[in-house]
Amino acid sequence: MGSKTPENESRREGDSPASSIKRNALGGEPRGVHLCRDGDGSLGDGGDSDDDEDNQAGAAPLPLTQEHSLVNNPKKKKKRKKSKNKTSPLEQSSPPRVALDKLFPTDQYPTGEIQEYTARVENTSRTTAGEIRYQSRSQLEDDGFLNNYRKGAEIHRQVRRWTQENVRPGQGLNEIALGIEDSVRALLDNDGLEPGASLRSGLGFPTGLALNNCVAHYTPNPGQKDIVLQASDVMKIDFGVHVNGWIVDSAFTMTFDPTYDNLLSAVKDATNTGIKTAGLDVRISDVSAAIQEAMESYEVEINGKSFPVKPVRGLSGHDIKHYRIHGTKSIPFVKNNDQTKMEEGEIFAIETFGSTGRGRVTDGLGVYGYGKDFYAPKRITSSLSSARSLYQKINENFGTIVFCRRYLERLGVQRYLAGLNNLVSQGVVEMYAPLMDIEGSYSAQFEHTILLRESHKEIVSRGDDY
Ligand SMILES: [Co+2]
Repeated sequence: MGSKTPENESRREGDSPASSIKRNALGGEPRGVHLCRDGDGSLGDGGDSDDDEDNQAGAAPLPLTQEHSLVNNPKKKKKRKKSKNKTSPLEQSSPPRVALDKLFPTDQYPTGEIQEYTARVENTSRTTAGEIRYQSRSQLEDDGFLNNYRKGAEIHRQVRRWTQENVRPGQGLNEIALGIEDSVRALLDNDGLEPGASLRSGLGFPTGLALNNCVAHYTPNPGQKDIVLQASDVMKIDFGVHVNGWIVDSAFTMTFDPTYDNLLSAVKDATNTGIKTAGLDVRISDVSAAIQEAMESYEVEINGKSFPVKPVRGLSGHDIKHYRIHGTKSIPFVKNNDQTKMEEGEIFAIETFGSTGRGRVTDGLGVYGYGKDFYAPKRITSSLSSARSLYQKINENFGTIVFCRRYLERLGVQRYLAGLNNLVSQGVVEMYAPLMDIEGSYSAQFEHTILLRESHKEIVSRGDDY
């Protein structure tokens, strides 16, 4: 989810060629197969012959190993096949409905992409502030924390893969949003309907389905006329998964027309450049400058007219804190003078947005979502009883997690609009509007969540798609 840039400065996002996003997925390999390696942990070598049997079974999910041993030991074929079946892990269904902890019985989830820090500087401030840093470092190196993050990321990968394979022009945005959200909840094994359930795990924010010149922050609202996806649309899909308040924030762009390939490439490149540049003691201004340079090296031709890809001002990448999608740091997509540095133990959503329009956004009509202000009091006084009861619902179900009207309605909350407006006017709840570039323009987004760990970056949401 893009963070609105505080003042007048910009933000921007990564690129990715349409081809890699588009459906090379037709075959629909069984979900989860590549995960088995991580899932079956335990078996080392050097056991006795009994252990060897187990090893065969444990290795079964790796097709090459299996083939290989079959060729060499045809006699054992039948037996191994049997043990393979017995221990064969569940596969993810389509749509995704198999809880992730069933696919990973040991509860250890795949590690994200590891990137080494480039030119790590051991400077004085790092040494002297070592004690302070220890706090956040120990958190990011904690197994429970990492596993929460990796679980959310794996759910993101599985749900977005299904989305990439199944979303087609002609579908309504409401159906697409529900498809994503129902899948995330199923994989978390948490429908989020009981008080407190959505605080344990759930959607990280309202599913963003922003089309064309709507750059960010659109989600279907109840009672609105549904929008039907067109083959000419450029759709940014931005959804989050949180596990115990640790939010994976990752987004991609879908198109059904090669016209936009360069737009997607520009933004994917920009995001990946941002990820590469990010690191300990790296200045945010340097990350922004690298992002801008990558993005602006592309142009896209639409209907015979050439457009430069502009980094969008007014949105930013951002750090992520516990139950808080937008922390205190933001990473614009254009050059700036922010000398703030990235630090060990921080979590960043590195995202960029590129546009063929003006590269600036204004608030559109309607509402995307609402989020309780991080510093809002636990209880409020309001003369409006519906505002007080709604506030309690928000505390019970979302805390400071950003939500939308659909999320309220599925909890059975009714006639909440006056209360909601009252909370917004009191300043305890923030309202997010759709963000628009000029009519007729197209925009794309790519985003990953990265962990600045002690000795390397972990791009936790990285997949083979982007
Ligand atoms: Co974001």
